[in-house]
Amino acid sequence: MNSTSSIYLLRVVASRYHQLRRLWGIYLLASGLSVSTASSTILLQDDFSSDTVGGYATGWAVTPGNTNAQWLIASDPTSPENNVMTTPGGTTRTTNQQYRLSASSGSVPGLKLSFRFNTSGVGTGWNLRWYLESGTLNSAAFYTPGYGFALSSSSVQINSTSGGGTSTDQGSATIVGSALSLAPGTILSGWNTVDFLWTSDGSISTLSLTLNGEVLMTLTDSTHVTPSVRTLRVDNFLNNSTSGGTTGLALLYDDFQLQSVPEPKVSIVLLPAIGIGLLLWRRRARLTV
Ligand SMILES: [Ca+2]
Repeated sequence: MNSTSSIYLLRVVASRYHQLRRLWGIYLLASGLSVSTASSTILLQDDFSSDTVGGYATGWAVTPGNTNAQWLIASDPTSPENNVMTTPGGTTRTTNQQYRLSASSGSVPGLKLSFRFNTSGVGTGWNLRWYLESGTLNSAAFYTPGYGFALSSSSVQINSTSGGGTSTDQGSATIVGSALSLAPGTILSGWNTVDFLWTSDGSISTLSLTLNGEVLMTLTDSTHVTPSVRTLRVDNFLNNSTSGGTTGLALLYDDFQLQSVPEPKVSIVLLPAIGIGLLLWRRRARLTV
C-alpha cells in the first residue's frame, strides 16, 4: 500500500468512525455466535440409560487404592424411569472417589464439563469436587495437572491440580483465586445443572463455573495453558447424620457431557480486515451509483 492510499484509508476510517464501530459490534456479535455454533467434539457423555438399576455404572470405577464402595445406578426420585448414578450414601461419614477415563482429548483450545446433581437426600453436610486431569490416577490421593472445582451448599472454589509426575509424587490441588460464599438456596433442592469451562488463548487459562445458568465464578490463571484431559475425577464428602438406604442419603448425578470447545478469541483477529473491507466496499458502491 503506497502513502496516498494509506492516507485515503485513514480518511475513510476517520470519516466513517461510527459506521466502523457499528461494524465492529456486528462482527463481535457474529464472533460470539460463531463460538456457540462452532463444532464442539463430545469426548464423553453418559445418561446411564443403558445401565441397570442396582448395578454399577458402566465405565466408572473407584479410584485405585480407595476402599469405599463403587457407585450404583438408581432411579431418579423425581422421574422413576430415569436412571441416575448415586454415591453409596447411608453411612455416618463418607468420603468417596470415583473416576472415569475418557479417550485422551490431546491438546484442545477448551474443555467443557456439564452434568446434573441432586443433593436432596444429604442435607447441608456435603461437598463435591470434580477435576479434569491430564494424567491417569494410580492412587486415591494422586493428582495430575489440570483444573477442577469444589462445591458445597455454602461455597464454591476453583482448583488447580499439579504434580503427579511420578508414582511417588501424589501431586496436589490448590485453590485458584478465592472461595466464594453462596447464599442459602443457591443450590436448588432438586436437580442442579453445572457447567465448568476451561479455555485458553495459549498464554492464560480462563476458568468459569456456571450453576443453573448463572455464572458463579470466573477467573484466569497461567498454571496450565493447554487444556487436555485423560481423567475425569470426583471426590465427594458426605456427613450424614443418620443411616439410610443406598439412594436415601446419597448424592445423585446424571447427564454427564465432556466436550472440547473452540477458543473464543481466535476469530476476532480477522475483525479489522473484514471491517475495513466492508467499509471500503460500501463506500465504493455508494460512489459508483
Ligand atoms: Ca439418566
